[in-house]
Amino acid sequence: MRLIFLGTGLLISALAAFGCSDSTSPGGGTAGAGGGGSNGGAGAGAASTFKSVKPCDMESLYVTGKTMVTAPDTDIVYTPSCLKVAKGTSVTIQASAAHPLSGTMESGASASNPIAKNATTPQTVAFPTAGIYTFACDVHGGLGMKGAVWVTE
Ligand SMILES: [Cu+2]
Repeated sequence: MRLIFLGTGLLISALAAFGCSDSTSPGGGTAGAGGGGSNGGAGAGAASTFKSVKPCDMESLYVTGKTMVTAPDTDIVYTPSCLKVAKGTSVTIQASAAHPLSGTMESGASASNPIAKNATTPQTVAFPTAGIYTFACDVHGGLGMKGAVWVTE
């Protein structure tokens, strides 16, 4: 019984309250630390031409405001797999022995992909030039473990 922990003064009122149906549980709980929301950058709405590039073939698939593309080793998906960042942003992409990473050249993707080939450690890649850069897991790319970074001006 939690009453044990209450002071004697409170005990009386607590006992009084105890008579009533104990439906009033203190709601709320942890005041969820508002998740950072829109961390600046990106915005600018500049004319950053979108191209349909697999697997991120719709503009709405891209997530902005984040700088990491990761996947736990137990997964075969990059989360997020479609990332939109401003030029100059560095993005860390998961890679491991289980998920070797390679920059790829999907149809429509930009040339000069700065993402390494056959990397087995997480890659932090700077994107100095606007464009859409694609990548895939060497092992699971055929199963859809692919992604793209859309770098805007
Ligand atoms: Cu993989």
